[in-house]
Amino acid sequence: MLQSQEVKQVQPADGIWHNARIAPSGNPDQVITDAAMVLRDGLIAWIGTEAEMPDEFGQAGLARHDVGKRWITPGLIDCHTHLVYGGNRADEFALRLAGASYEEIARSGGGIVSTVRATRLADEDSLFQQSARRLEALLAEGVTTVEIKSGYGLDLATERKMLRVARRLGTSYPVTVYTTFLGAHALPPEYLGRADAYIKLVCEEMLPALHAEGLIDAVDVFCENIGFSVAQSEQVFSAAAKLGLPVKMHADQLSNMGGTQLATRFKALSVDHLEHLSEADVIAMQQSGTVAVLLPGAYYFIRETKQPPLELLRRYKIPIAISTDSNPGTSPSTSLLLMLNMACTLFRMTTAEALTGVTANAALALGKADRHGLLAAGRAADFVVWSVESLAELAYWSGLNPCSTIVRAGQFSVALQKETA
Ligand code: DI6
Ligand code: FE
Repeated sequence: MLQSQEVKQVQPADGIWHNARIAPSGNPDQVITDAAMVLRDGLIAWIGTEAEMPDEFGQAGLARHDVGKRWITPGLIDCHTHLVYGGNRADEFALRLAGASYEEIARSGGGIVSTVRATRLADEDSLFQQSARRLEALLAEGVTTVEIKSGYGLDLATERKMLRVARRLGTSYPVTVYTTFLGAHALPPEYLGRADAYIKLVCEEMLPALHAEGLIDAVDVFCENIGFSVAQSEQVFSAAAKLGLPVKMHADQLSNMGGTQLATRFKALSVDHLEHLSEADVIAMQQSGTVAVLLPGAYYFIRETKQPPLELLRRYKIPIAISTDSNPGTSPSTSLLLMLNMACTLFRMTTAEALTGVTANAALALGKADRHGLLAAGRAADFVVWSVESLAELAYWSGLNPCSTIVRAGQFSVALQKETA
């Protein structure tokens, strides 16, 4: 397993990576065959065909890494996760298998609120340990960038604890973590019947305090009939805008409440889920440059039958990202590769669309396309070497992990020992 950097030796991957096939943006339709990539001081110094590599690199006595014609892509990006939480909801899974719906369980005091109880009870170290094993599973499949949301605390102290754990995961493991404040995820039990008062707390106390502590990279809202209304979402987005924070939204998953329309007015980085998205919503997304994040793991796990409107997204050329939505209630998954498979089998995406969805378009969904999702000179060296004949295999297999080498920030992040139990 990938080991925490707190105890891992640093192994620089500098040198000439050659005899490779490279998809610089993750898109298998845009590749360099007979490729070479030069890494120096943790950065990509040069990338192109081996024949065109400038002599200065060949003569510099650099280490040579023969890739044996295998494929290289950018490190994968999981752009929507709820990786940090206490406990799990296997008991609720049993109830759902016996016929209860996700919404019924949520309305009867289970669902998100039961994870809130477990998360409030866990101390910071326990929360770190519980979350670290999920992160390790993601990283083992080539993820080098991950977004992690809060939203199982729903009070200032526990939201802070979650975001601190997320930040600590990013300094303890070979991964870049972006944090998203999702205070408006569910109504905490102590605010029952007082949703507007809770939203006021989110906007006026939690958000400014956690932002001042440097714990927030973006702000999200669960805009849904079992979450928050469009008017309440607007208050949260206005508070985020005042602080200069970008926004995104859980929108149109179980119903169309007009969430995407609102999100586009705030130039949201992404809207996520989208099973109930309309054509007017897609047009609004095109105008605001908002990315569509599709979450096939949640679609699968809650046995949804309404498909996100892929044809409309294609017609209006909306960038599509794919993510695990890793969470205890609707997508207890820690495999981004499996999500590629599901995006193709369940949503009928092409393998090229799916792969672009966890590289270039996932970077766009985070507002970080300048830093991630592309292998180019001057960029940080975050990449994966895959033991596959074709990149379509990344979406084809389920259960096989063809990841052979991972380099993150110019260093090998190899399978050593596990730090956590
Ligand atoms: N993402 C979420 O935040 C909610 N659904 C989803 O896809 C619910 C998460 C949960 O039930 O814990
Ligand atoms: Fe989610």
